[in-house]
This record gives sequence, structure tokens and C-alpha cells, in this order.
Amino acid sequence: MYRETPHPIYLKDYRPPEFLIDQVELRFELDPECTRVESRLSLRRHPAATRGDGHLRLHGEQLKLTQVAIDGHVLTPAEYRVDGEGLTLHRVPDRFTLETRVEIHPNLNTALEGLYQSGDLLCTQCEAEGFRRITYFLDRPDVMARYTTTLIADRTRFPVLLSNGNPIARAELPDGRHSVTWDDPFPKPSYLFALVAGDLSLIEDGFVTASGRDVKLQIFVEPHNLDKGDHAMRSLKKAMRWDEERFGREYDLDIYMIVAVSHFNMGAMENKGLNIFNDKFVLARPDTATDADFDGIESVIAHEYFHNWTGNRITCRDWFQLSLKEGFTVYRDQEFSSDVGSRAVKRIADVRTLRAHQFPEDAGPLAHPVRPDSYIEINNFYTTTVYDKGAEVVRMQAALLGRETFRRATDLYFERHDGQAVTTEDFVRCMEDASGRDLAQFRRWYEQAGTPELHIRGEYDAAAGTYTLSVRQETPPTPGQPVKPPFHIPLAIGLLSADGHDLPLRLADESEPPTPGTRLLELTEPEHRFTFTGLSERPVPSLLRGFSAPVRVHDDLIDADRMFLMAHDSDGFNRWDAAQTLHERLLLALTDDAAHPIPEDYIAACRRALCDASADRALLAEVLTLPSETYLSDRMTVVDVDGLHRAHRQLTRHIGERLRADLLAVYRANAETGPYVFSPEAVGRRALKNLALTYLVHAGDEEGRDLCREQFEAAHNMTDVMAALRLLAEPGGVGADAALDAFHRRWSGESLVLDKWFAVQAAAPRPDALERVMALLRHPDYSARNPNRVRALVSTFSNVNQVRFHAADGAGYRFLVDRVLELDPVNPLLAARLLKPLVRWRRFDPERQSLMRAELERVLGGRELSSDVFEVVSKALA
Ligand code: 0A1
Ligand code: ZN
Repeated sequence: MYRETPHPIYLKDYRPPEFLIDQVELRFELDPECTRVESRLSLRRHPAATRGDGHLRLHGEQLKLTQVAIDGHVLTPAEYRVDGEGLTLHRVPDRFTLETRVEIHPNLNTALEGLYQSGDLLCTQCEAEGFRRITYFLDRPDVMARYTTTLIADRTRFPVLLSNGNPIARAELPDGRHSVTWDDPFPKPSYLFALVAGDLSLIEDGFVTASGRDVKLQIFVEPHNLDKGDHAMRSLKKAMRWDEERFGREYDLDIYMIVAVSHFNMGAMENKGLNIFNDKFVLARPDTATDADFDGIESVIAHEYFHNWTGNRITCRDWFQLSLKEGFTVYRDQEFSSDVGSRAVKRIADVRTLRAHQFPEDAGPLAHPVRPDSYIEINNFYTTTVYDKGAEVVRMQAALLGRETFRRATDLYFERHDGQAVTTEDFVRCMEDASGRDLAQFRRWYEQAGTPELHIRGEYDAAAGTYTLSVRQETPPTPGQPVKPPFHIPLAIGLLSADGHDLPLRLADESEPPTPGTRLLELTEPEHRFTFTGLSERPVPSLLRGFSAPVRVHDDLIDADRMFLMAHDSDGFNRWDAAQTLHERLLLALTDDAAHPIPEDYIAACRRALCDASADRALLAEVLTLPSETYLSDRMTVVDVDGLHRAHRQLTRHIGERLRADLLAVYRANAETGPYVFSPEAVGRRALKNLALTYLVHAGDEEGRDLCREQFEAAHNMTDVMAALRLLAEPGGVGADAALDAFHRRWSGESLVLDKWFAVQAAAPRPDALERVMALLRHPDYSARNPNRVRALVSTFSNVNQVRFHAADGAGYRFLVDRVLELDPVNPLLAARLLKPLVRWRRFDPERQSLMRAELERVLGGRELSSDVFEVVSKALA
């Protein structure tokens, strides 16, 4: 909490640390009320450091220091100084041992950073700056040390004691306590430190690495969750094998541990050898978790595992380089999911996320480059830009280099930088050195914020047999970056013949006959013209295939072209994208004018897609899913909240009515028969079936409603149950309360399922949604201390239920700010994240703007704020 304006930290001020730490010995006497931490650090002056004032400053927050000694001599208070940010030691030798003793209070740690209590467990979260809440340290990622950690705790309450690396000693102590000592042979930054203590059950398996080493795999869960860890274990083994095959990366320790905890601010954390997970990304059983949950587990397990090389073995020099590990690791987990599932469907899901979250961020007051150049609170920079746009930036380099060269470049990166803390610049240099390419201009993707816009026009010259694409790029200004020189953009395209086949793409000056298919054009100038020759008919262009760059495209295609692409494009992603654009244009037209005609050929195209028996069902479900109201709102200059909601309903109902017979047939053809299987095929079937059900129920179809109730009651699996419950909870849903009550009774002991119960009510756009949400705040199962529960209720309402959150009277805004103010002293990271939907305030009509703005000002006024919340609100209002 601060009183004065907090200061930003700038990349340009980066200096190497004055001291390095080689060895860390930690000893914890664990107790929820008061834990004693003794640390012994071997420090030496950095050989390259400029000689400063001779003092050493260590980070430390909320620590009670009881003793400090240098080389065995206990210091007097005159020899050091403690303030709110750390410990300063006056005039220290060039090489010495520092011993400190502190006390901390895990049970009072509601921020969930540092050492905290989650249920009956004790666990840590140190990224980004949590380690300084455990002991005094140089808590920055470019200080890499070897750790030996001894944990001492009551044997009955805390039978399992875990930390990074390998266990090297155990002892039973006479006072009912026991101790375990862990040694991590790999030097690591403090943000990768972890410990866990508690009564945990174990799921154990093994993995033999490519070079024949045995690795013990352990997943620790609370005893009642022992039957929900199999999918996580399967996913882990798949990820380990894939990383060997695709990136040549082997696991390096003898043991790999995952612990599932119920109180966690984010998804999971890649601590060396001891990943700590939000239990939402570990626990799954077909009756408790949906296909989306199974998917999420597979990719988060993979993500954390992949961090062992991209993050841990090679880490970030400073937090401005966060995307070095996050962008690359997201790219790796996306590629993993594409390889084990369907590439097009995965790409669609990732682009949906990017467009729904990253594009708005990049166009709003919190826009920042993939490698930011300043921050107030680093917790606010775990953003979709750093993660998802960062992954796109890696993906573009992979595309520019080509598969084999990119693999050589990543091999070089792993070899050159193993054991180091490096920068995104080091990464790009490896791409250059392995390929011989000049990526000077490409580096702007790391430096410039904002989403480039491509304006593309096509011109067919029948006489010459040529087709010319004119491409112009421009990038709107973002805070602090008014003018942007052009980006280096890989633009993948294809040209389709009238019968729907890929044509050869031969540029005017080329002699080699190219093979038909996709071609990668490179944009470097503000404008380009590409002329393709040898075309005897006007082709239909398929632009930005596979979403080859994170840009917005404005083209001159007509609806008939899009329907053609929707039916014929060899690029699955672009088939989907053509459909999305059609849906979007129609929805926006209906928003402006409810009487806008819904074209027959559009309905026919939807029917064709629905009945395409040969296509991947998951892809069809994506093609036929309308863009969300939140996404559509980003496509309007001034968001028309009510108009969008009405148009969305209107089109959904219309499709449901017009395609009724086909929808019923598709529903029946894809009905669940045997036991639940998590396979791309089965997931696709459920997705298409539940989409069909959604259209039918929205159309008020009696048969559809019966099927919905039957599906809810049959309770084959949580995917189907939730799909049905979501529809029952809609406005006008008959028997909603009975269904919700039954669901609650059935699942009262399962926290993650109860989150779904809260979320489904928060998302339902009933007129009384806010009242229900407010009543749920008082429900005995609600807890502001559990981030998953807060997200289920509060974030779902404010992010998903657009029409009710943005109610014209401003009650939704008031509700959200009340929650933020309540939560800020408890968990600032979470409070700052909750604020996100208000940051877009300038996109709304004047009345809503002033209501949203007033609420943001209410946050700023009055009481003390965390730096997390302060940064978001002050930037939102700037
Ligand atoms: N590095 C983790 C994400 C993470 C970041 C911060 C946390 O606590 C403040 C926790 C997790 C990942 O990318 O998976
Ligand atoms: Zn990550």
C-alpha cells in the first residue's frame, strides 16, 4: 500500500547486480501462524559491477528480522537499516556469508504471494517478486543461485514436505516434528523457488527420457481428489515426449512434482522441479470437468513443463523480458496442442483469444509492447500482450525461417544460453545467426505496441492473366507511441480457382513454376504490390492463411467470396474466418437495424456447413459459432450494448428456426452413447451437438427444450450437463431454479464444480442478473479469499454478461468497483485484474462513459491503494 504516487521502473535503467549469490541455504520452521526462516547466502561482488557506495541492499517485505550476521559476526542495529522495501548493509566485504533470521505469518498472507496458507496446506508463489516476502534476498531474475532447503514441520499436520530438486536427507525430530532437506543442483533465480507442506496424496508414474534416464513423476493432491489426477499425468507424459521430439529437450532432474492447490492467483507456476498449480488445471473426472477443462489441463500442464527449458534453464535477465519465456512457452504449448489435437481448431481457439482480449488491450489505454519499457507493478504485465502476442511474435519468426531453420535456431538458443538470464534480443540474435537473415526491422514487434491494420485490394486483369494484390499497412497510435514505422509482416496467402482449388502463385519476375498452395509474402514497406501471373480466371484470394500475423485485415471481398472460401478454402482456419466475418457483418447490420434482411444464401451456407458430414466436427462447431457480444463490441466505434444483445439473440433464433430439422438430426447423430472419451473426435462431436442444442433452445423449440432437460438429467458427463444447465439458466428457461438447486446439492463438496454453479448464474443475461449475483455474494459457499470463486462470480458477470454488466443505470459498474475496493487490501493482484472491463470506458456512449469514469475515479479517491490497482486505474483515466 502506498501513500505517494508510486514510481515507474524503466528498462533503460537496467544495471547488472552489484553482488551475485552462489549458494543459498534455507531452513524453514514451518507453522501457519509464525514461520521462522533462516537463510545463509554466499555473496560475492559482481566482477563487472561498477563500484557503488559499498552498501548492499537486499529486497525484503513484511519480514520481521530477528538476527543478521556477516561471516558469523552478529550485526548491531547501527550496522544495517531496515525499511519497507528491504535491508541495507553498510560497507560489506567483496566476498562474504550473510545469515539472516526472519519471522513471517503465512496464515495472514491473503495476497497469495510469498509463503501462504491454502486450506490446510502451506505453499509458496514467488514469481515475480514473492521471494522477498520469505527472506531478504537479491530478488531479481539475473541473480541465479544453487539452493539447499531444509523444511521442518509437525509430522501429523504436514507429513509431506517438498521443495525444489532432489530430497537428500530426512529426519524424525523428538518434538513430533520431522524434517526433509532438498537440494537443487541447477542454479535458478529466486522467483523459481518453491516449497509445499501438507497432508497430500500422491499419484505416481515414471518416464524414461530419450537418453534412457528414469524420471519419477509425482502429482500431489488433497486426499479427496485422488481420483482426479489421471488426465494430468497422461498430459505430462505426452508433453515430455513431445518436447524431446519437436525441440530436442529432455528433462533434467530425477523427479518432477506437481502440486494442486485450491487458492492460487493465476493458472500455475513453473518452479524448478516442483510446479504448483491452481487445482482447476490438474483435477478432472468426466463427471466433474468439461471438455474445455480437460483441454485447459493438457495445455497448462504442457506449458509449465516446457518452461523447464524456456524459463528455468534459460531465464529472463529482467522483468521487461517476460515475453522471452512466456511468449516462447505459449508458442510451444500451442504447437503441442496442435500436434496432439487438430491444428486448425487450436489455431481458431488461439486467434479467438487474441482477438477477444489482446486486440482490445492493444487498442486501449493499457497498450504496451511485447517487451514493455516501463512498469509500476510487474504483476500487471502478465498480460495477453506479453503472453499471446508474444507467442505470435515467435510464430512469425518460425514462419519466416521455415520449420528446419527455426529448429536449428532454437537449438542454438538452448546451447548458447543454457544457464543464463537473457533478453528477447538474445533470442532474436539466435534466429538471425542460425538463418543468416536480418531481423532488424522484425524487432519492432517487440518494441512497438498496437495492432497493425492491413488494407488489401485485389485486381484481376483478364487480358494479361494477372492478379495484383495491393497491400498497405498502418498501425494506430498507442500511449507514448504516436507514430509507428512499418512492421516486417509475414502474409500467407492462397488463390482459389472457381472450382475451389489452390492455384499456383507465380510472381511476375519468377521463372520456376511454383506448386499450388500457400505462399508467404513478406511486407516491410508501408505499401506493396504483388502481381501473380498465368491466371486464366479471376481467383478468390485467401488472405492471412493460418493467421500468419497478429494484424487486422480490411479486404475488398464480397459476401459471395466469403461463402465460397467458407466452403472450399484448403486452409481450415480461413474457412472459419470467412464464416466469422459473415456472421460478424450480419450481426453488426442487425445491431443497427433489426429489420435488416438475413440473406437466404447465408442460411444456405450455414446449412451446408452443418450438414458437411466429411468435415471435422470440432471445426464445424467453430464455423457455426457466432462471435461473442464482447468480441463484437470491439468491432463497433461506439458500443451499442443493447443492440448487440438483441441482434445476437435474433440471429441465433433465426438460425435455430430455419435449420431446425438439420439441427435436430445433427443433435441425434452426435448423441453420447458409450463412456466419456477425451479425444479430438469425441470433443468435436459434443461441441457440435451442444451447439445444435443451443440454436434449438434459443429458437424456443419444444423438442429442443425437452432434449435439453433430458441431457441435464442424464448427466453423461460435465460437458453435456453444463451445456444444458447454461441453456436452462437463460432468461425464460423453464425449471432453472430447480436445475440449479439440484446441481448444487449434487456437487456441494466439489469446489471446482461449485465454481461452475456460480459462473453459470453470473453469465445468464436474465434481467435480474445483478441482483442474483449480489445475492450470491452472501451465499455460504462464496469466499472473497478464493480467487477461483471470485473469478467465477465477479469476473464472469463483468466480462461475459455484457448486456447486464453494462446496464444503463451503472449498477454493474458500482458493483464491480465495490468488489475491487473490498479486495484491494486482501489480494491486490486479483483486484487489479478485476478492473479490466472498466478500462475500455472510452468505447461506450457518453452516458455510460461518464458512469464508468466516475467509478474509476471513485477507486482513485479516498483510501490507500495497492500499486497494482493504482497503475491500472491511473493509466485507464490518463
Ligand atoms: N509463470 C506462470 C504464471 C504466473 C505468474 C505469476 C504468478 O503469481 C503472481 C503465478 C503464475 C506461467 O506462465 O505459467
Ligand atoms: Zn508461462
